[in-house]
Parts: sequence; C-alpha cells; structure tokens
Amino acid sequence: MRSFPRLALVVALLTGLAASATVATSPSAAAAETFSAKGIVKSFGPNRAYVNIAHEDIPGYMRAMTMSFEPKDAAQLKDLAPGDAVTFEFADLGEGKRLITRIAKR
Ligand SMILES: [Cu+2]
Repeated sequence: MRSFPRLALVVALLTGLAASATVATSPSAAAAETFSAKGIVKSFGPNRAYVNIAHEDIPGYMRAMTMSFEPKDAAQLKDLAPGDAVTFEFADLGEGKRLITRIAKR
C-alpha cells in the first residue's frame, strides 16, 4: 500500500498541529479577562467591523487612549454615532483582539 506512509505522515503532522494549537490557545483562553470601561465613540471601521473608542483609564488594564474594539455582534453598533458617550464591557482575547460583549449609551 504505497500511499499509507504518506497518509501516516499527514496524520502525524495534523495531530502535532492540533496539539500545538491547543497549547498555544489555552493560555490566552484562560487569560480572556473581561473589563468594563467608559469612553466616547470616535469612528467606525468599514461595515462597522470595529469601533474606535476614546476610552478612559481602565484600572488594571491600560491608561486612557483611543483604540479599536470589535463588536461581538454587528447589531451592537447600529445605534451608535461618533460623539456618543458609552459604557461597555469587552473581553481581551489576546493578540490585540478585543471583543465588545456589551455596549450602551450613557
Ligand atoms: Cu486602550
């Protein structure tokens, strides 16, 4: 069976990839902390794929600055406009990805 060694190699590689992916993702998944913040909506990305918010200090996380957050669901951003003051909660998923879990005007 000529193709068997190749198949075995592919299976071994995939198993190895799956194992390393598990190792790579579990620390960040465990560290996916959520934070509450206040800020002002500044602008949106194309199709509201993200929102730039000038956020206030977030204790234990970072000082005040403007940065982007991705909505968990695009509908979360539909009633917002630049200049709106908001309170929001987000999860830091690592690698610069921050997902808004809740956002409301204040
Ligand atoms: Cu920031």
